[in-house]
Amino acid sequence: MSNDVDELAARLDRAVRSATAIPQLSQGKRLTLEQAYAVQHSGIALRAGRDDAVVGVKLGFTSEAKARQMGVSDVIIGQLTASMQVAEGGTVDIAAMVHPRIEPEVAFRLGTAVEPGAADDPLSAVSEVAPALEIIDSRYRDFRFSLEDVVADNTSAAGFVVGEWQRFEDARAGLVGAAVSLAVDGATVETGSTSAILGDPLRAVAAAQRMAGQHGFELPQGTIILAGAATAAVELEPGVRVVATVDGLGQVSVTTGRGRG
Ligand code: OOG
Ligand code: MG
Repeated sequence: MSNDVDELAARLDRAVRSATAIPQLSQGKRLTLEQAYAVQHSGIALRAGRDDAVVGVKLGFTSEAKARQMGVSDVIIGQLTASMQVAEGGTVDIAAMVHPRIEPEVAFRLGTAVEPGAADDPLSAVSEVAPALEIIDSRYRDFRFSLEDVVADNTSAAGFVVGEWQRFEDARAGLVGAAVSLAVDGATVETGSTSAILGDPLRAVAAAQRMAGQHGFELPQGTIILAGAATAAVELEPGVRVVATVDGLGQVSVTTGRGRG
């Protein structure tokens, strides 16, 4: 399988780099979940070879809103690399993407390393929290996929923006049940609550620890953890400004470039 794994990873990597959608892998030979994570790891190794290092992890389908939107219900984990990060208030080049969408998230940062799969409480390792935006861009046609497809495609990860970091200790109490909204050019397009994330967004850190243990991820000091979207994702158009607001954490924004292809 390992040649197949690398071949599938190369196919997805070409799709990213050429911003061209490809058929779902599950249309051919069916992958197991384990093989799908192996494809994801192989794709991350290709990025590492281009000096694009992992800086964090992201959870997917931690909210019902997202699971319902995509018709996929198990929680998944993907990897964030340095080149995916867009500065707060910065501009993202969506011409280099297939069919990008954006969603509001909460980001955690680890002040100390977390041991993957360990049973201790990982929240004591969290030093900061921030409002965040994630840009997802499935490399599959029509933004449709099976669970194995989307895991192999690094959970559609394409970009992320982190707002101002706050001390976790100070923000922690207000994180549960905080209102979340997403606005495009000043008009609110999605609303939700941080409770949509696993019932309590703080659970995302333990979920990341558990899944990192299962699927071979490291969680070193400084790791950014995206907890998963609290609302459905919205299509990202050229020349717009998107703002996510998480009550108690503040706002985070990004602008899209004018060009599209
Ligand atoms: C997969 C990624 C899901 C989330 O926050 O739930 C995700 C996708 O919807 O393409 O990032
Ligand atoms: Mg997400």
